[in-house]
Amino acid sequence: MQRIVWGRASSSNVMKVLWTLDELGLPFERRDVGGSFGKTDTPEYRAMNPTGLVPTLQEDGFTLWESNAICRYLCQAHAPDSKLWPQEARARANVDRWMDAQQTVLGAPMTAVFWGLVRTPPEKRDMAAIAQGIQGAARAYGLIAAQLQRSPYIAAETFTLADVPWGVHAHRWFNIDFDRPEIPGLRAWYDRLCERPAYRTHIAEHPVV
Ligand SMILES: N[C@@H](CCC(=O)N[C@@H](CS)C(=O)NCC(=O)O)C(=O)O
Repeated sequence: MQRIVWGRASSSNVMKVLWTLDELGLPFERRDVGGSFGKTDTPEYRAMNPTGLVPTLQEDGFTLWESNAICRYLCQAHAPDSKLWPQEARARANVDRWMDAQQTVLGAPMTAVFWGLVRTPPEKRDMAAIAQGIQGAARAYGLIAAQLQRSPYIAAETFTLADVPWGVHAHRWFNIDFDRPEIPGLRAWYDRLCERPAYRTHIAEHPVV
């Protein structure tokens, strides 16, 4: 089977997919598109992914976009017995809920922090928006900190897909230079993720750019 991930390796949403692929031991090719690579505006790319965003997954004749949907598809299609995305309905819904919450609860404030402090030159930064982003992100991480008091990973005793979206952003949280509010348990969980080779390869060993 030919499996291609379209998307630059510096994208948080691409990282989720690369990390999941490696956790599942699935081989793939990655093609640089998006950001400074461009090429997401072409009719060919839009035919695969009408949003013009990254990532997009192609497997033989099948195409899928939306990072969380791709991660779930990979588990269901290629590793249905994996603990990453449990089969049991309630356990699965719990994982799904935390994956979605990264996008709906953490997404906006973390974007304000990352874009404000990493992708905007100092003289153009909106420090009030960044401070608000830090507060919002800290509140969101507080939700998973409460989970992490009960179990070593967000949704279970073991690592699951719930850890993937949050884990990608935790690397940014701990590696952008700012005055970080202390969130109990978060650092220990991030350190546990750093023990995973796939996390190191696709996330932890990448400079935050
Ligand atoms: N909800 C989408 C969001 C995708 C998204 O916003 N991707 C960003 C990168 S993280 C993007 O394509 N930005 C434009 C670009 O890189 O050209 C997903 O989870 O896949």
